[in-house]
Amino acid sequence: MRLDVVTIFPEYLAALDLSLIGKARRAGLIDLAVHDLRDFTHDRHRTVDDTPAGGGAGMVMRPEPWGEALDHVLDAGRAALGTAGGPDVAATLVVPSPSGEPFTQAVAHELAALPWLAFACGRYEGIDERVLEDAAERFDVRPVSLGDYVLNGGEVAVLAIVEAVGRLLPGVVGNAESLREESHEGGLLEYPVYTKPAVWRDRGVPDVLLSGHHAQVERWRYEQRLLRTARRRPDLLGGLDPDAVPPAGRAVLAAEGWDCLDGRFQRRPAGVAD
Ligand code: JD8
Repeated sequence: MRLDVVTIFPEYLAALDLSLIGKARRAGLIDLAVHDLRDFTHDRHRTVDDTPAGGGAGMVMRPEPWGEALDHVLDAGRAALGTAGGPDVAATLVVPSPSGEPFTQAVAHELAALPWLAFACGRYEGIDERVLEDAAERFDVRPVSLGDYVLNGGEVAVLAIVEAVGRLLPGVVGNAESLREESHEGGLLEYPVYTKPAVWRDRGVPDVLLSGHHAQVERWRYEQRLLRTARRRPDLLGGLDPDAVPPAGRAVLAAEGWDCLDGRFQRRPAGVAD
């Protein structure tokens, strides 16, 4: 997969030299290029911002450097993709923004299926809107948000998105099996994990995990995922397919106040006995 990132803080992306993504880059599974937006300015002060049209606090990122930078990314990406990058390979431009569509595991899978992702890291109050309108003529532009809180720029979001997408690429995570049981895969949170010693600070490991009974271990882990999801992310239960939940699992959810009504799990109204 080819990745191009445009930012005024290239050093922010140094974290992508580390760990699994760093290893995947050295193995040639990910081809990441980071571009400094200031390299596309022409004034002595390498100016990337200006005052907001209509007034107001803060500064807005100027369109000219962005236009030139994204033109360069298209050329660089196509050159890197070589023949595969023929005229019809569209690059997706991911634009982190608090007003973007929520970034989820489903979006991560969508992006992981693409050959080429470009990222536009905004700062200040944001990027002049015309940049995205212009980019839409040659990119599939995807404004995405990491979550309902405010960051100072897009770089942190790009770190998270590149990691979430990169680890889904074939060969990046050693044992792909482990991807299957993770939170947000299959709509449930992951189960609690333990390792040695069997007792730590007078705290033990659940007996079933030391029993060697693999079927019982699997059942316990599944029920823990249901329990944790009901307690921490009840909003996810509405999306769970009841037919995929065996009776023992339904009993766990019923004990937490969730019944299957009209084909989906719903919280039992207060005062109604289970
Ligand atoms: C990109 C500039 C800062 C945002 C004025 C603070 C994502 N989940 C998220 N929260 N915040 C961002 C994000 C914030 C950004 C930029 C992403 C570019 N800022 C701005 C508007 C209010 N300042 C984000 N993904």
